[in-house]
Amino acid sequence: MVQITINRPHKRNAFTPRTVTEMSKCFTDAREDPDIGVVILTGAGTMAFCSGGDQSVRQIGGYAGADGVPRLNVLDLQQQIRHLPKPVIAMVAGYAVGGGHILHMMCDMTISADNGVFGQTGPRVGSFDAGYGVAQMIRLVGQKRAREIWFMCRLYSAEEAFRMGLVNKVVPLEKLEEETLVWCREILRNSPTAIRVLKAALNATEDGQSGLWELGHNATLLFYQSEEGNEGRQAFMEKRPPNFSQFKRWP
Ligand code: 2NE
Repeated sequence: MVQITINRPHKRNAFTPRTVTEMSKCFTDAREDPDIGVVILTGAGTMAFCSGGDQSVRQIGGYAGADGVPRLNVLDLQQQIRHLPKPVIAMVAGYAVGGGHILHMMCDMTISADNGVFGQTGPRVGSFDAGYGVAQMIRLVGQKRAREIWFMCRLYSAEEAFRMGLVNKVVPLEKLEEETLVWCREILRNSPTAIRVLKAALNATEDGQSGLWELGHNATLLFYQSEEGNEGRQAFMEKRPPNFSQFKRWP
């Protein structure tokens, strides 16, 4: 397993375009590394998981980094987490608000400390996420609650978030890391391929064509590992007709 930590505690771990780019690179590394089976996403310190986009670098059109180009690259990061073929667990202490709340919702599971605070703040600062920020929330808490959370910008305790289905487990702050590691190790005991295909399948029920794309990727990956799949390639390379008659048609 690996832990990716948003390290801007002086800003309650608000993200800039650079933060997001660095996080994306970490997720790519975690995907490529065959020894990593689970990713933990968290924030530095105990005050915040993430407080969303850094409002001090927000400009017309998005959040700007050193190149001065306004970006909304956190939206791409959300998709990367969604389609990462390994479980991502949000380990939340303190505030998970605004775009930070959406990041935790994109994770496969969320373990929260008892000091966790959850909610959307966008409409207060002239912002919203009408993509996964709405779609994923509706799936988790239902239409009425989603409207309450977005329209009123209230903040909710970890216990309230648990009752709403936003959080898998609430533990005392001092037990947060220990409990998260227990969950990771339980996942890691199971078949990596089963976990991978299940994540794709759980996504596919909600993701339309991009869900089919993810499931299809897994089907091809498995087929390429089979003798039947390899027979086609082998025959082509040996300039002979493929002999698919040797393979069963399963009921
Ligand atoms: C997170 C919260 C509730 C924490 O409150 P508190 O009282 O514990 O801390 P405080 O004093 O507000 O914050 C500590 C320092 O962090 C900075 C503050 O400005 C403060 O700086 P100093 O005064 O010490 O210099 N800080 C905190 N959050 C920040 C942020 N997001 N950007 C820049 N600086 C931040 C409270 O701080 C809060 O409500 N923060 C704002 C939450 C927010 O509105 N986030 C943006 C939502 S929009 C979004 O994320 C988004 C989107 O909707 C769509 C696309 C992309 C992004």
